[in-house]
Amino acid sequence: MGEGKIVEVTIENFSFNPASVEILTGDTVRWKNEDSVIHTVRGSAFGSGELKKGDTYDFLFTDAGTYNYNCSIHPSMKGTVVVNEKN
Ligand SMILES: [Cu+2]
Repeated sequence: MGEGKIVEVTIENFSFNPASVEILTGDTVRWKNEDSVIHTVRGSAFGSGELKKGDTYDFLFTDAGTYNYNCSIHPSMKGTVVVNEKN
């Protein structure tokens, strides 16, 4: 089983960009905060601490499914990770 890839999601202007990513099991999503205010990544199966500007948070997805998440400080900031089974 090889290394998964890393997919980047930028946090900027109070939004996750791209708001939806589609990956395979074994891939990692790396969120990076480019805003000068603190944000978080909060999902049911994963979650970051407080991310200052320039901070990153990585999560490796091992289970297929659709994962909705938001920022715990600004709950209207929403994103989705769709994880498909790697064949
Ligand atoms: Cu936020």
